[in-house]
Amino acid sequence: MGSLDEDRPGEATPLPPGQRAQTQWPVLHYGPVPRFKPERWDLQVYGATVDGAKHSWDFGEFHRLPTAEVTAEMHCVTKFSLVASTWTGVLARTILELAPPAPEATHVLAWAEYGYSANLRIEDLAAPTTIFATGRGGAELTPEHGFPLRLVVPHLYAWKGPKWVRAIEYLTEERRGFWEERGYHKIGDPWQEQRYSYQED
Ligand SMILES: Nc1nc2c(c(=O)[nH]1)N[C@H]1C(S)=C(S)[C@@H](COP(=O)(O)O)O[C@H]1N2
Ligand SMILES: [Mo]
Repeated sequence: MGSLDEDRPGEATPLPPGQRAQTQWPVLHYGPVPRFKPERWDLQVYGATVDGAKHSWDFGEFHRLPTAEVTAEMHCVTKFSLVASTWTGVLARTILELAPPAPEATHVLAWAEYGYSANLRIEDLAAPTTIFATGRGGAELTPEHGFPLRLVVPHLYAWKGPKWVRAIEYLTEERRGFWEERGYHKIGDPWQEQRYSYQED
């Protein structure tokens, strides 16, 4: 099994154990799709920042940040993997550089509209393919897929990437996010099939 890799036609991209490839993009989330209010929107970084201050970018400011592109699969814990996604947006690394965490920060909560959250290790946010995405496949995200902004963490299960992301909270102690509090794994590495919290050491 595997998917066709756009850059290497004919070569199969291996998928994590238990996943099957899917080319259609389903809409999957808990709760309603939030309505975008441009004048009230910002992306915030707070908690254990190095300077102790809260940082934020309004919609215009965010769209002036340097952009990048990441091509990756998206692995849902319900066992489908969306193949060959090219995400455009701002690398999470860029945000980490502009609003650095304090040395004692070890984890983050990524917060979305309506209180959805996911916990990550700082190194997951700093990974070279973690991206605050505004588009996929050359098109702007639709509201149901996370417009205006979603976090994509390709090396972890997809619940780790909140659609409608609004904030990063730096933590000096790990705290569990929405699904992590409901029985899902605190790390969520699909290559190790870290699906459920009972698998944690
Ligand atoms: N805010 C928010 N983001 C979320 C979710 C959610 O319930 N709320 N679900 C996650 C899960 S489990 C998956 S598989 C992907 C699905 O993204 P899609 O609807 O664009 O396919 O969004 C993730 N991001
Ligand atoms: Mo998912």
